[in-house]
Amino acid sequence: MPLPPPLQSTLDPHGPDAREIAEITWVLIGGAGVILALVVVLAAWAVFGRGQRRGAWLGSHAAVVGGGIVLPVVVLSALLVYTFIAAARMPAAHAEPALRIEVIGELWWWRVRYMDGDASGGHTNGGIDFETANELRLPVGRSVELHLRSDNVLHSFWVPALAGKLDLIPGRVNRLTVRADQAGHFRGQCAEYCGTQHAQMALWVVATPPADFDRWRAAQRAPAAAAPPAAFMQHCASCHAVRGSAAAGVLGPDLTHVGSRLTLAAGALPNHVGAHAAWIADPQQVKPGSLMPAFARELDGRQLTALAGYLRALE
Ligand code: HEC
Ligand SMILES: [Cu+2]
Repeated sequence: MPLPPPLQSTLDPHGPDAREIAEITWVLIGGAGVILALVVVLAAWAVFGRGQRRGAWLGSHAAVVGGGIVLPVVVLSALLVYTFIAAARMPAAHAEPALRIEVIGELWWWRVRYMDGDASGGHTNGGIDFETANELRLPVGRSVELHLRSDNVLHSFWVPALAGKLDLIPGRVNRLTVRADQAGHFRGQCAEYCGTQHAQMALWVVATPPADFDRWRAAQRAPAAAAPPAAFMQHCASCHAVRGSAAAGVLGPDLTHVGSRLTLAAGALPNHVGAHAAWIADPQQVKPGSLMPAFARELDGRQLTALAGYLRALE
C-alpha cells in the first residue's frame, strides 16, 4: 500500500486536541500580526509624517505609558487567559479512554504494546494483549490513552495531526490521550534528540473505522502464520520474538506480524521483500549505529532471500 506523503503539520489537525492547538496557533499569529501592523503604522508616521502634533504626541507621557506598558500588559494577559481557556477545553484529555497502549521509546524505534481492552487498571505491568512496533492503529472517534515510557534516554512523542508533544522520560509514565476524528494515516516523529538515529525514528498512526480496527487487532493477537526457518532461530531469535515459535528475543521489535506494517525500521524503509533483504544484510547501511548487526557475512544469498520472503509474508 503506498504511503501518503510524509507531511507533519500542526496546521492540518485531525483530532480535537490538535484542532485546539491549531486554533491557538492562528489566534497568536493573528494577535502578533495586529500588533506588528500597529507598530509599523506608528513607525511610518514617526518617519514620514508631518506637523508639530506628531512629535508632540509620540513623545508624550501618555504615548509611552499607553503604548509601552498598558497595551502590552492588556494584550499579553488577554492572550494568556485565552490560551489557558483553550487548553482546558481540549476534549480528548477528559474522555474515558476506550483503549490503552504503551508506547516505549527504544534506540531508535518505537515499541508498541496494546494493553487489555477493559478499563480495570493495572495496565502498565503485565496485561499485555500483543506487541508491535513503529505503528499505532486506532479506532476512529475513540479516545485512546497512550502510556509513554522509556528505559534509556529521553524521547518525545509527536504526531502533530493528533496532539501536542509529550516526552518519554526514563522512570516515569506520561499519559497522553489522543482521538482521531477521521480515518487516515498520520505521521509522527521522535521530537527529542536521543542519539545517532534520532532522525530515523518515525512512526505512523493509522486510524480506521472501529470494525476494521477490531479485525486488525484480532489478526495481531494471533500467533505467526508460519514457523521461522532454521537460519532465523540461529541468528535472529536472540533479539526478536515470533509468537507461536521458540523465538522470544526482546531487544528488537516483535516480528510476529512484521509483514503487516507500513514501513521497516521506524520509517527508514518501505515494507517489501527487497527492503527486508537489504536491511538484514546490512542495517548499518540504512541506519548507521543501529543496534542490529549486519548479516551479509553469516548468511548466503539464498538464506537472505528466504528470510526476507518469510518475514514479508508474516502479515
Ligand atoms: C543483537 C540483536 C539483533 C539481532 C541478532 C537481530 N536483530 Fe533485527 N533488529 C534489532 C533491532 C534493535 C532492530 C530495530 C532497529 C531500528 O529500527 O533502529 C531490529 C529490526 C529488525 C527488523 C525491522 C522490524 C520492524 O518492525 O521494522 C527486521 C525485519 C529485523 N530486525 C530482522 C532480523 C533478522 C532476520 C535477523 C537475523 C538474521 C535479525 N533481525 C537479528 C536487533 C537485532
Ligand atoms: Cu529521538
